[in-house]
Amino acid sequence: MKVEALPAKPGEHHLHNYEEQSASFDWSEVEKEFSWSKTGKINMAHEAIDRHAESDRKNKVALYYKDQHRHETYTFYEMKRMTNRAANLLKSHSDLEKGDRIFIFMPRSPELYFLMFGALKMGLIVGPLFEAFMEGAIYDRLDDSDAKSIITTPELLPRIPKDRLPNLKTIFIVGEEGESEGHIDVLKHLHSCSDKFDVEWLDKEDGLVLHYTSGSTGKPKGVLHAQYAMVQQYQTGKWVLDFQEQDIYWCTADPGWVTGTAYGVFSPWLNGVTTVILGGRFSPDAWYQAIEDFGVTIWYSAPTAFRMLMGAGDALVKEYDLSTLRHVLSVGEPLNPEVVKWGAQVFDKRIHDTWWMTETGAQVICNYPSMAIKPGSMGKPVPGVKAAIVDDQGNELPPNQMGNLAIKKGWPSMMRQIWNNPQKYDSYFLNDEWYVSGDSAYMDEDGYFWFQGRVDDVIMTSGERVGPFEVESKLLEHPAVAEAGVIGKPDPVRGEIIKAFVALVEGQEPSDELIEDIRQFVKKELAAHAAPREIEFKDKLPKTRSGKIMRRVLKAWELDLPTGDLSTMED
Ligand code: 6R9
Repeated sequence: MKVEALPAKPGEHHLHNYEEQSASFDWSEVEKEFSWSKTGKINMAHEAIDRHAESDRKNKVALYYKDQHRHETYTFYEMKRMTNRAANLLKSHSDLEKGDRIFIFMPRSPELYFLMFGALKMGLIVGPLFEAFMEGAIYDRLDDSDAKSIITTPELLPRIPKDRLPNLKTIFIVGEEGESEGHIDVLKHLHSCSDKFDVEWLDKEDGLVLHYTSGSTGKPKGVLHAQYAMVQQYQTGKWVLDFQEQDIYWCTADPGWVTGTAYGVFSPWLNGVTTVILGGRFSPDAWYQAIEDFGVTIWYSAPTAFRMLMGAGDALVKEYDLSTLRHVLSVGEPLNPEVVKWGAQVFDKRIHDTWWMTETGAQVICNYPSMAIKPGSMGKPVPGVKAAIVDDQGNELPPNQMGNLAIKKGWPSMMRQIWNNPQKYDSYFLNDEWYVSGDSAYMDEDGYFWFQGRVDDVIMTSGERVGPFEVESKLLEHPAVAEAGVIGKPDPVRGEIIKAFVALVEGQEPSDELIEDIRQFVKKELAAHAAPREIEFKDKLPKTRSGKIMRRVLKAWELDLPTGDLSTMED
């Protein structure tokens, strides 16, 4: 597929010469930034909040929070005091100790962040959960990690099966509930707790966050990150997000998703950057309004959100002043060239794709402001991290060959454990050298990486390998198509045939003519062998809460198979 490259952005950037930086970079430079270079000890909450509160950034805004009911602002100094209070509250009402697991199960609010960083100040391992989780999903995660405590709201409390979780000793409740044995009313105590707290000094390999993520089979697995992840989260904030002192940064991700922790709060606050957090549900108006109200300069979101904004129409964009935006980024799913083109048209901004995973802990393959973007490509590896396309034996493949997207073991923010499951952890690594991502991709002759699909999603039809993403992207360019998910359907003759599930834009009616029209469109614009032989219309496609199309669910529907763990699927 040939799409014109978008030239580099003019101006001064932290990463001004990708090749040079990649050749010479050493992570030990970044380590100097943090307290362990002086004391040998570390704590994320200190590095992200307290050290700024003790510097010239003391009165700088750390957090703009807004939802339907609340609109609040906290400086780094105020964040330090509130997180100290939260730490004192957690400590005085429990017997939680360093390394214990505490989960956070509540909608976004300032208290969520006070408590998250309060827990980090105590040296606890924080497990963020999506507020939409139901009882079974909560049980699996708390049971597997042997959690001692959870923070929630009165509304969500009934979904916590306390009687089946004997080690869950203390439930902190944000909102009016009244106290009882093992139930602590956070708001009743928070403001009277002392605003002084001595953080628990940790080793850089001590635990930080535990994110559960679903694979294609089995129960969700707990991905544990160490404090040391901050090195890469901090540095990618500079190179990829291009943080400058005056920026107003907005990452739209929920903390239940790794993006909402690593880049929702850790990366910007490690860099001392003002961060916007918007509560409530997605709505195009509220989102554009937030950019205008806060004067957002850097905006990090996901393809599914961009596609929904695209669907809301370009006229809406013109009703808002979005002129403060200077840098737009995307993560979570392949960023269709169609969306990149739209971004360039309506915002006059290139959308920078970034690739990484819960397991990688921070961004790995990215587009940088100082580099040309090839729409549809994820970009190039972060300096200091080696990525490659390898075959199933771990041999590096030459350019333009599809294979396993792999990362050389040992990058700073690499996961440290799959909780309770060392075999699973080991199974990610090939020859003790490569972390194998489960994504298939190829690298072109210029070193740009191109996503093709999850390895188990790649389609083999009449001897040709087809990445579902390329077909989905082409489908999306058809004017009637709002969303598309593509799978391989077993076929006695061709091995597999390509089947597309399509949601239509509003006002379009399914018909046989439309099916044929869409088929011909892909055939003409992409390739005959890539045109779906079957197209089925759906009102909605199954997606995760972070916006990923769940092809395995489409496949299970198609083949009448069990759908597996659905806890991360959106409503
Ligand atoms: C951060 C995050 C990881 C999986 C990953 C891949 C997909 C993420 C992508 C992308 C294409 C991108 N993915 N970014 N695919 N282009 N820029 O998303 O973590 O929720 O663990 O998902 O998401 O398939 O393997 P996580």
